[in-house]
Order: sequence, then structure tokens, then C-alpha cells
Amino acid sequence: MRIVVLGADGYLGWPTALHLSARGHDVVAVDSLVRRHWDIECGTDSLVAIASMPERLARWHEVSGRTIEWHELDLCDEGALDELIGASPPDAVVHFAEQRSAPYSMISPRHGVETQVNNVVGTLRLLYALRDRAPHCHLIKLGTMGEYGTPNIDIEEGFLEVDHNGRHDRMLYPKQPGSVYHLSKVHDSHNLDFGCRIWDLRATDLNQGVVYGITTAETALHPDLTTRFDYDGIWGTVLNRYCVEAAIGEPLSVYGKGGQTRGFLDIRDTVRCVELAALNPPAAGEYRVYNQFTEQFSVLGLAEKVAHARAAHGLPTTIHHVENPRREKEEHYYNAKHQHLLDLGLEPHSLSDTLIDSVVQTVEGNIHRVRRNTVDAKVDWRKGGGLYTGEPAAPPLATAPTR
Ligand code: NAD
Ligand code: USQ
Repeated sequence: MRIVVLGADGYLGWPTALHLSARGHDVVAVDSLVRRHWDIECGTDSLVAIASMPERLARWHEVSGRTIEWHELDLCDEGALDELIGASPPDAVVHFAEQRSAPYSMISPRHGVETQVNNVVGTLRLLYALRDRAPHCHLIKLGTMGEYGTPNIDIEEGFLEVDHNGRHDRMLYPKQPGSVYHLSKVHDSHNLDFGCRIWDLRATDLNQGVVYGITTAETALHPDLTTRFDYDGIWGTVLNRYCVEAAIGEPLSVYGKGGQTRGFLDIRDTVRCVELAALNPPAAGEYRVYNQFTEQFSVLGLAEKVAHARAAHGLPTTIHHVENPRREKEEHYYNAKHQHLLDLGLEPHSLSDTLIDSVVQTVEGNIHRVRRNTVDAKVDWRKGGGLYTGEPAAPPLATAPTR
């Protein structure tokens, strides 16, 4: 298949582009590189040094003999995407290219508006480009489990069977997102559903849980193929953050009571799920939703797992319940279905002590790059604020290695 990967410079987009290329697909990588600018704005950086896109692509060609086509392009640029899609219509487009941090979206009105404009407008432009230039193309869009929020009933895969006043229908599952970012994904989902119903597009919305880990079969082939790893209070996701906190000897930061329960998955399962979705396209006019996670944990339970993995090596780890900067339920019912991808053949990697050990080891190997001032959470859901830039000088602990 010819597959366009949007957001191919990111944490998940890059390993997915490599995985699809390794499986024999013709991959077209697209990114505006805006995330590298957002890091500069926030005073944050990937824990592991990441090569530039041209360096990554040259290295992939050398290691695998395969070529990935590269375009630097902003999805929101009118016409640019249209031209790219029209020039050689793809079989599938995988769309990762969004502002994906909930804390970033809560920093200020500007950050909230920027998030929604970038995400909603980018996705809408993509839908128009597909309608006009590649109407048979399968759109695989990264949504998020956080679109559903934490309702007091089971979470279904995208749709709810409803009986009302003696009548029955299958409706989009009600959404209760908890950040301006998660809300942008809800808007996207409605736009996808619209595009399928009204324009006969075909789309798979992958409502993904929180991803952890850093290594896939392809990124492990050469240091230049490494993907980014975020650990700070704006971009870092919870398990990746705990692994960094453990490695630098800080307490694990459980927000509030820690009963917040979420779906989680290994980055190796992310790339496989996208491939499975691509290999099994929906019919024209079908809007399909898969819940993409493999296990659910409370954030306190996850911290206990990290502490347990460290204790096995005789290393003590403390857990702190810090004041929760977010507004979210800290004790709640959570039972989310996630059967569709298993039915397509996903063989999940479950979270093991070995995986935690290997992430902590990666951190230890890059410990000189940890910006300690960015490990604490900063963005308050009620008041905003929280960029690390402009704070008293707190450079990386040592000069970053140059490659
Ligand atoms: P990331 O920030 O590492 O990567 C996103 C990439 O998209 C960046 O390289 C950025 O430059 C690019 N981008 C953003 N806006 C763009 C635009 N308008 N035009 C072109 N490129 C643009 O994020 P990630 O962690 O790889 O997440 C990828 C996708 O997966 C996001 O849509 C996110 O919402 C979703 N997701 C991520 C997780 C997770 O745990 N990381 C979980 C669920 C869903
Ligand atoms: N949390 C802690 N301690 C921390 C960091 C977070 O207890 O140090 C808690 C949060 O309060 C929250 C949970 O962990 O309850 C998850 O937070 P997170 O930062 O790991 O993830 P989240 O903000 O939800 O966003 C991440 C990705 C986003 C993706 C989402 C999937 O950044 O792109 O959409 O996970 S989901 O959560 O399923 O919607």
C-alpha cells in the first residue's frame, strides 16, 4: 500500500512510519516539525537525543535499503495537503499530526485556541482533501480514550445502543473530555463521522490510551532511528514520567488519590494496531471506532508497579501523592471495551517488570540530559500557567552529546 503518515516526526508517528516501511509499504512521511518548536517554547526536550528528519531517513535507507518519501508540511496550510494527496492518491493516511498534550492545551487561552485550531482545522482540511482528491483512501485517525471521560457505565467502542421512549438506535457514545486537548479530539471524531455519512469517506478512529515505552523492532536498529521520549510535566505521560523519577531518585508523582484509571499500551502495540487497521479497511461510508489499549491501571497502581520493579533490584522508591493540578475524578468506575483490535489479530505486550527496567535503563543512560526543573508538574487546570522557559537557569545537567 501507499501510506501517508502525518506527524511522522513525533513519538508515535516515527516508529509507525518505520514499521510500515519495514512491512513493505511505500511510506510518505509528513510533518510540520512544529513539535520541535513547541519544545523550545516550553523549555522542554526529549530525554534521548533525536536525529533530524533528513538524518533519520538517510539512516533508515542505509539500514533497511528502503526509502521513505519526506514532506515538511503544515496540515492547516490551505492547498498544501490537497496537492500532496492529489499528486499520488494514497491507499491509506495515518493521522498523528496534532498538538497532543492536555497540559499544553490548558496553559493559557492562546494555547487552548492554538490546540483546537491546529487539530480541528488540520483534520477538517484533510477530510476535504480526501473528499476531493482521494475519496477511496482509508483515513486512520488517532483519537484518544480520554474523549469518553470516566462515565459511570461501561465504555463501548465508539457507539452506544440506546432505547428511548420505546424506540432504539445506535448513537455515537457520549463524550465527557477533561481538557481542551481531549475536547479537540471529540470535535475531530464528529467531523470524521460527518465525512463518512455525508461524503462516503471511510475512516477508522483509533481511540488510543496512554502509550508507554520507547523501543520498537525498527527504532532499535540504530541510535539515529530512536524516537523521542518525553518526561516533563507538560509532554511526559504518566508511566514514562514515573520511570524518569525513579531513575533520578525522586518520588513518583501520583496526582491526588491516584484512583484515576486509564487504558495503557506499549508503543510496540501502537505500531501494530495501526498496521492492523490499515490491512482491514472499512467500507465506503463507514466510520469505525476501535478502542486502542491493552490493559487498564489506576495511576497509583502503576506507581506501585514501578516501585515493585525497582525493589526487585534492591532499590527503594517512594510514592508521593502530590496536589492534583488537573480537574478529574480521582475515584471512579472504569470498564472500557477493547475487543476489535484483538479480533483483528493483535497480540498485546502486557506491562512487565522487564519493560519498566528497560525504560529506566534508557533513562539512566541519558541521565545527564534530564532537565530536573521540568520534572515537576506545572500546568494548573484552573489557573493555567506553567511554561518552564524563563525560570531560573536550570540547564541540562551536562552538555547533550552531539551526533
Ligand atoms: P508528538 O507530539 O510526539 O507528535 C505529533 C507530531 O505531529 C509532531 O511531530 C508535530 O510536529 C506534528 N504536527 C502537529 N501538528 C501538525 C500540523 N498541523 N501539521 C503537520 N504536523 C503537525 O505526539 P505523539 O505522542 O506521537 O502523538 C501522536 C498522536 O497520537 C496524536 O494525535 C495524539 O493525540 C495521539 N495519542 C497519543 C498518545 C500518547 O500517549 N502519546 C495516546 C493517545 C493518542
Ligand atoms: N498523572 C499522574 N502523575 C503524573 C502525570 C500524570 O498521576 O506525573 C495522571 C493524570 O492526572 C491522569 C493520568 O495520569 O489522570 C494520565 O495522564 P497523562 O499525562 O499520562 O496522559 P494524558 O494527559 O491523558 O494524555 C496522554 C497523551 C495524549 C493521549 C492520552 C490518552 O499525552 O496525547 O491522548 O494520554 S488518554 O489518557 O487515554 O486520553
